[in-house]
Amino acid sequence: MAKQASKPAGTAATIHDQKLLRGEGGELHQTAAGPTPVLTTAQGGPVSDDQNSLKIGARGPTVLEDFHFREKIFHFDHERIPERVVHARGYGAHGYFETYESLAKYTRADIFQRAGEKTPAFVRFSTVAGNKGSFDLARDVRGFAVKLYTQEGNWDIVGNNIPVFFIQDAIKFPDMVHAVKEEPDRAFPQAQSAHDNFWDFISLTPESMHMIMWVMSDRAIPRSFRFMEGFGVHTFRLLNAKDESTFVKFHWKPKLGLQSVAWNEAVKINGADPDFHRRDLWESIQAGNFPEWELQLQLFDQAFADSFDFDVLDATKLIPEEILPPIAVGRLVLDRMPDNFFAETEQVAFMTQNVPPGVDFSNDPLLQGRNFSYLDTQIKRLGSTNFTHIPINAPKCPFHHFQQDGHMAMRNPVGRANYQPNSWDEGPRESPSKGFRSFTEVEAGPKARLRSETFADHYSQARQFYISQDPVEQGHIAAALTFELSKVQTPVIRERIVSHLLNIDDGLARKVADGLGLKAMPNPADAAVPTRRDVAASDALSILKNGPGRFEGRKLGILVTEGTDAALLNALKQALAKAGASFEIIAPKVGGAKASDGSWIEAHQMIAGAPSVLYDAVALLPGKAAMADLLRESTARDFVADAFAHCKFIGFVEAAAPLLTKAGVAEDEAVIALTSAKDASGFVARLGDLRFWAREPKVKLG
Ligand code: HDD
Repeated sequence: MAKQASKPAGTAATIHDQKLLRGEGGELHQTAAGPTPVLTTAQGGPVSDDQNSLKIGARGPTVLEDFHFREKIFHFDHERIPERVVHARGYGAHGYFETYESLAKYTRADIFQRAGEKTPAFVRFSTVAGNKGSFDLARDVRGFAVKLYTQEGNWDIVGNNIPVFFIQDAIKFPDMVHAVKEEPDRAFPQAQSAHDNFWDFISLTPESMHMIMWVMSDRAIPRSFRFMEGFGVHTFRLLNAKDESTFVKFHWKPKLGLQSVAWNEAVKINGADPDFHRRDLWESIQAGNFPEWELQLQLFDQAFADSFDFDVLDATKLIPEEILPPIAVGRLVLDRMPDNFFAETEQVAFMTQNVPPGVDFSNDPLLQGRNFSYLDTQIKRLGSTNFTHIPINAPKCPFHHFQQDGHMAMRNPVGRANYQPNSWDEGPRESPSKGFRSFTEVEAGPKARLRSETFADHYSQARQFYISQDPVEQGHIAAALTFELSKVQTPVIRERIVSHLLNIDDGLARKVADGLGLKAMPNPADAAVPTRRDVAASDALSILKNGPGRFEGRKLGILVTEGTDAALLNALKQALAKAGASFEIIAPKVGGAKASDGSWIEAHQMIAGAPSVLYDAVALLPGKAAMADLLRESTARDFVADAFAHCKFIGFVEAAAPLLTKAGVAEDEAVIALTSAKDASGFVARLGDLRFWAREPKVKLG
């Protein structure tokens, strides 16, 4: 029964339903899946013919009287709602948050009181700049928005995969977003920052320099949502039962570790599979491999905050984890895809101001502005003040208030009293003990448009990020800056950016200037506060220094043909299963191929449909007799050449040697011969390194 009910109404009467077309239909139609219900209008009226509009004669005009036609077209015409002004492209999943231990010492938030308590959650990941139909692997910040349906109302941690932001004050947000989006006269480029307007704004906004280091790093091209961190960015407060305050920063740490792709790879993934990230989340959840993150908190008090030479209210700064190690307080598991993308992922409304009692805001001027913007934007997108009546946005705890009416009100109060106090003893009342109380901070100062002096150092943490990276990662930052600025047509903007880079790291500035072919080095940009050249490196900021050392959750692309060694293939599959990794079989024809022992190998993809950029590593297992044909396929050559260029591990059988030669593959320790089934587990163990970056200088990834 449940199966029938979840079927979209319109699928019941298909064009193949000859009975219905002849008008002989009974109440229920038999299909292979069982009886299906009668198609109706939105008013519930049964429909006799959904294939032809009502006409005067077979070749005559359609009549206005055709209410079914009018209702159908009317509804279709209004299917779209405005996409989000930023973070339009996103993908969400349901799950839960599990609390490790009571945090009552720090907060009275109910979600943190009991060890082992599970709270339902919905998470939406997103890119920022591109529209809803853009591609997944843009160089961009990723949104990481978490809605926790707590017993004290919804708590939204609306974060990103980068712990800092471009600007310090929310009043600059429209400028920043206008600059990064497509330019208004020409309406391009889509979903990319490599254009004049963006870099012009950045070059005139030195506070963005720290964020720029992150966005030009591989953090901005993640391998998948499952392999990225999330950050609440701002400093928040926790308040305990005595209303004592502790500052807090929120971090989500992926259980599978961090991983990104190479830029050249990202560009190709966008062509091969623009839905690469959403497909990855869908496939892993459907396969029962539920992605998981640990919630870690950096907790500190006012005295600790005062000890820094930056301001914890400044969202362009972070607190290095070496100085303040985060503590793990719970885990977030995503285990269910939405039933309907529009109803849930598109209509979910995240709002920074959704906090439970025991969590409070700081005076971060970016956060203060966000607390206005997120409520406001939901009216535009969802069309009514009653957007909390949409199931994905409704609290899952009891709630009672006197808000009423408005467009599309779905939950309407009963009874006489729609106000309080009232004499009828009806309706809810406030609870000073249970309700939300703000931290009673004493505020004073002139009413003026000011920026604190403590926000003035724009370069020291940018330098800290850069010097904390592995040399490979530093190379990628320089290459990304060079690429992006090469798309900027106005030379003075390129020079201005290099002048900022001189305040971050001389070597980086030189590399970029050289890559751009600048004729002369500009002077360093004027800095309100000189860079702290002695700032300490923080290894926690590097992806490569914190590699997972295992292939779990990753995917091997296995190229097969007629005559593939069945024993080796099976051994590889077993080793991958043991490592918690997956694979796809790629064959010349999607129908599959006959293995060496006569068994049939089912394929997932044909070679042209599955370039190696879609896999974390590849294994080449062709049979000898099939090589002549394979060597003629340019897509087979690209498969191997790209895997090599992207510093991936390549396993190969002897028969594949001519293909390696044709693809220009040079021997190195990550090009691994597979002589028999016994080599499979050793090969899979090596894949835990994820990439062989030592190859990079040879392939000049750029
Ligand atoms: Fe924002 C959406 C994250 C600054 C105004 N933002 C949005 C989403 C994320 C973030 C993840 C998508 C939520 C979803 O999936 O529906 N935004 C951030 C972070 C910021 C930030 C981490 C800085 C620390 N945002 C920011 C500022 C403003 C906004 C300063 C405005 C003053 N953001 C919005 C918005 C959006 C939004 C216009 C668009 C759609 C929505 O809210 O629901 O209100």
